[in-house]
Amino acid sequence: MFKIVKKENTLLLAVIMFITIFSTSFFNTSVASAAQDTIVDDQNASYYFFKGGDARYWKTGTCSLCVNGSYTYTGNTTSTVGNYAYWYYRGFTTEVVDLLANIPNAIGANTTNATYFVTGYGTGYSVNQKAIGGYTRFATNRTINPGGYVELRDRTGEPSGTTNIGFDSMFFNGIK
Ligand SMILES: [Ca+2]
Ligand SMILES: [Ca+2]
Repeated sequence: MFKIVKKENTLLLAVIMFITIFSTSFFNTSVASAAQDTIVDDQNASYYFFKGGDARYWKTGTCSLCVNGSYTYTGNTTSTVGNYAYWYYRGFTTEVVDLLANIPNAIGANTTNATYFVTGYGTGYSVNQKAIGGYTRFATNRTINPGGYVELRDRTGEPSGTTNIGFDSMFFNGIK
């Protein structure tokens, strides 16, 4: 009788350990926890990187500094937004972060006025993509909520059709 009980306990313990290990690894890979750094690339599924506007004007290029080897770009407009894209924050908690955009070292990222907006309208952050290759920190100490995003539009103020706006990865850098 004692032996049977012991076997059952061992089996129960094994099952509990399996569930614990499985659930821990499952949640670790699927949830961006508090203050965890999160990178969203243009090659991520549309759930995290969303492209809007006329699909004909979206192009793909390659560059040595690009995350996953490639990036997305579109031609600029002077005053009317034609194309735009969102990088969605993947965390489930409100965080204060620094925001860094990876700027492709390529012809598709040569506008001098790429303006990044954080979750809706407000003051944008202008980045000279022509002068930069690699990650650039364009905003610090920004509060970002679950469902929040960074948006970049093709309206640059430059003469229409003279420059390109590059879209690669967005780094939500936890700074707690
Ligand atoms: Ca990329
Ligand atoms: Ca465009």
